[in-house]
Amino acid sequence: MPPIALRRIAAGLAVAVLVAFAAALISRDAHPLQAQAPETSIGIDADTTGNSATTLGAIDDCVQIGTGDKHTVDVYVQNVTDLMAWEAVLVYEPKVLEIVDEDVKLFMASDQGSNVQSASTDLPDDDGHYQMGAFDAADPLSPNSGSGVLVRLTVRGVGPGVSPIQMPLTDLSNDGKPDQGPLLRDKDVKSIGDVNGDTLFDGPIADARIAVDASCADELGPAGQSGDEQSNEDDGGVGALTIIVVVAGFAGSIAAGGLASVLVWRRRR
Ligand SMILES: [Ca+2]
Ligand SMILES: [Ca+2]
Ligand SMILES: [Ca+2]
Repeated sequence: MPPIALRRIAAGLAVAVLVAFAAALISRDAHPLQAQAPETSIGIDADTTGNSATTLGAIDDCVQIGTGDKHTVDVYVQNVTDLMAWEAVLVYEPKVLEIVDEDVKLFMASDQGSNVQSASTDLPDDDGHYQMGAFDAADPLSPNSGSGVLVRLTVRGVGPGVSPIQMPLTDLSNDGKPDQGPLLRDKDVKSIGDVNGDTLFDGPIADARIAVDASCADELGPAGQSGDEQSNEDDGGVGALTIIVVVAGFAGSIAAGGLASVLVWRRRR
């Protein structure tokens, strides 16, 4: 190969490396490039047996209780690093279930010097959407790593049927992008598990169900209704939307600050 051709190839390679390097620098501030292993996941354990603040037993996706019964479920995190704050909206069927109590002083309060405060809305909650969250206000900082229980919720059966307990990503403004969903922040106020730069959690989220005077094998929704509309709404509505939204991805990112910034962002639009 003539030297002039070699020089052109070398020059081309140098430009490509420079472009890649610049792109990496630009995107580094938007979201971390390195994949963290093992992956952080969150979910709901319908039976708290064997769970403690920092250990998880078997993860159960459904339990059966009776109308009027109180029952505890755990919202858990696995393989998290330096967690300082989190929030999520819990979606459930209000004709079947209500939320009556919470305890956020578990995983995040498991180290000495923690000062964990709830950021959840008032209880009892009976409208099917429970905004929950907590942050550790400790000084010096008291981040937590590993796996454990973010919040232990006490639910009560209010009527027969099967209620989902989910933490979906939801597009409230109908612009094809989620603006509400699980959000975890680390000690540097960076979003944990956010791949597309919108601050919301993109990792695995395990849902659960509570069957009230019903079987876990029954369809989602209040008993006595066909269940088709309800389950279509839950599976097709939120599920398909979430997939579309995740596939579509995000060009921009919402500024840091959790729910407050999301609300400000939405008002501006
Ligand atoms: Ca369990
Ligand atoms: Ca802590
Ligand atoms: Ca995200």
